[in-house]
Amino acid sequence: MRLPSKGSFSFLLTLGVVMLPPHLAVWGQPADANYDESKVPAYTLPDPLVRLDGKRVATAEEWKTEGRPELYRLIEERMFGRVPERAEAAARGAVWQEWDRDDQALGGKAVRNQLVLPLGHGVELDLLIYVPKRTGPVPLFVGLNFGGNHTVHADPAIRVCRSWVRNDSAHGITDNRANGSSRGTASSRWPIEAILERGYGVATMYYGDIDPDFDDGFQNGVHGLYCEPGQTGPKADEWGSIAAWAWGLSRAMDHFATDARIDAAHVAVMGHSRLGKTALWAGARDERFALVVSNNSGCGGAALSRREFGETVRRINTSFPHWFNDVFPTYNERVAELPFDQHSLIALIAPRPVLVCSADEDRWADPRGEFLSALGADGVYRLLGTDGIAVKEMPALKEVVRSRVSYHIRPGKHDVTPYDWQTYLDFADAQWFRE
Ligand code: GTR
Repeated sequence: MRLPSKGSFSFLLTLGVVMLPPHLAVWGQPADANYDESKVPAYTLPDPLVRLDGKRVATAEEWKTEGRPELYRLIEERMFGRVPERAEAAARGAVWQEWDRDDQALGGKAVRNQLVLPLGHGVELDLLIYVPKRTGPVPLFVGLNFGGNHTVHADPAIRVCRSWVRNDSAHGITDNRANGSSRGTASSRWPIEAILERGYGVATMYYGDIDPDFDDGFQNGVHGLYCEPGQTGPKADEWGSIAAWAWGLSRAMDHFATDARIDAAHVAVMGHSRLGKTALWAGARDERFALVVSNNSGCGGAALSRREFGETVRRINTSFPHWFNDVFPTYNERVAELPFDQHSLIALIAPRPVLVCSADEDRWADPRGEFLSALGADGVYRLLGTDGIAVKEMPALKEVVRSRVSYHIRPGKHDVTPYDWQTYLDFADAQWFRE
């Protein structure tokens, strides 16, 4: 699939080889995108409780044994892609190796751990964990990062990322190799001390360790490790990059389940933007994640595809052909025929708590579409005996919805801020410890 693609437009763009054509105002965001609510096409959302054969799921048991597995398979086969059995089997035998432990990290406030998961052929996942210094297992947030573990905090002991990274002349990265000058550059997105002070641990991995984020026909990262003999890339219905990133998050979860310092029943998965899409799919795939936070996840994440507002399915599959499988682009011109929409993805997380976060200036991610997805999952959450989502209308800025399905929109841009983290932690506290 997708071979050879090294000459593809998006690949060259990723490497910065070509100039952006004038109609692309921001990378991948064409100026003619629809931002007009009155131009949103009329659509009907498929009811996640109605099966393909038209029968309605009537009980929680039926959802668990029939409705959910069917819906899961549809989203897997037509969008994110199936993880090959070889990868699932390899995961069962994989063992994380701890190579760093400091009980006096961050000025004595934390315990830091670094572990590596060697998967073969030079593919290694680096996992960084901080837990607050206290006795007893702690709840924890895990999320992938965009630039390497060393970017999340200035702590000089964090190993500099060894995988392919995007070039960034501001930090002297010109050969797709990170160096110490990007240490701590993403720290505003990872307020680690503040998270620890709230009694939570925090863990992260670089998404590019799992699969470097450019379209090269899957010649690097984990995909190639699990091909059948003679197979040169994933089959049409098999995993794209997002599914691989989500699979990687489950490998971190494998470790948490064995780490006595971590309360494995209270591990939340969080992600921003493309990694927010990943967090939602990770939560759907792996029910060990007990809470999911999607931050500005947009198209392919929480935003409804049928609204065609901001980024569309057509656009995302063109700009990022490696993110989803090869079935998804067949829906580029017919999203209304998808037997699901993104509210169905949220429904797969039920009955576990889910928080969908938007930013009002992030129109490309369609904040209203993100809210409507959360609302659209309500029926499944209620069937499973939870309070679903407590509102019917989109809340005002900074007004957090207080229910199992929650939504929050803050002023500002596409980003993760310390304020966002306070919202995540408040939500986890309320859902896990105050009910
Ligand atoms: C954009 C893309 C979005 C979002 C974002 C990001 O260019 O169109 O879907 O994923 O990147 O991940 O930062």
